[in-house]
Amino acid sequence: MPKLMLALDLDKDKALKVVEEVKNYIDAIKVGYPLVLSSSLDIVKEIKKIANKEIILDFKVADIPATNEKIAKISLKYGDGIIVHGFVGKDSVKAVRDVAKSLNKKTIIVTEMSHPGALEFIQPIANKLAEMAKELNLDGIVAPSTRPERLRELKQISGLPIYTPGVGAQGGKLEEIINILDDEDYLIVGRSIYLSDDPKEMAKYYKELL
Ligand code: NUP
Repeated sequence: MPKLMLALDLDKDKALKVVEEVKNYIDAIKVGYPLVLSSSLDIVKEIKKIANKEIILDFKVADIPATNEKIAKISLKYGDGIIVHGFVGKDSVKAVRDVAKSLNKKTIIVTEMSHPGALEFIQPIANKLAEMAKELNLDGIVAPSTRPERLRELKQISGLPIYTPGVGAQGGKLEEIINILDDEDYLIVGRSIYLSDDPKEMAKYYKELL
């Protein structure tokens, strides 16, 4: 069964409330900038106390190797893994991967993003990013639920676990991608759970469909 990852792009109080409500139906949590910048990295520890799940930091790290290394060292004291951009080049990605490996944590790379603007610059290089992920033996790739055929292709190229956002608020349909996902893959859902009138019911709904 693919795993359900809750995306939390909320302020601290709302985020903690949602985690408490849905914790029995989710397998993992993705923490993004809106949450960490409106609180601090300690939020990761607070979430873990409520729900002892895998927590991935969606920081889309995209800097020179020396700075990427520092970001990874600080962040990975907290999360179980970190999301990086690959368009900055292999050396920058390697810098994060090496820190993550030494701490037994995950490095996940963005390939094609899920929003319409991804067609402008990132889609044309996305297959190469998936190849790089394979070559660097990373722990997963982010690929779009909004474009099932691209999701399939990127999964096939990388041969790595998929972390796929886009179902729900961005218009992606779970029924169109469910057959692409394996047990090792993660479905990322944010707003359609945490903005719903009943987040617990929505999380349960996705969990049961998976
Ligand atoms: O390509 C991407 N698309 C995307 O939506 C890469 C991402 N990391 N995300 C993130 O996934 C986005 O920042 C948000 O945290 C989550 C999707 O949330 P939602 O659209 O379900 O609310």
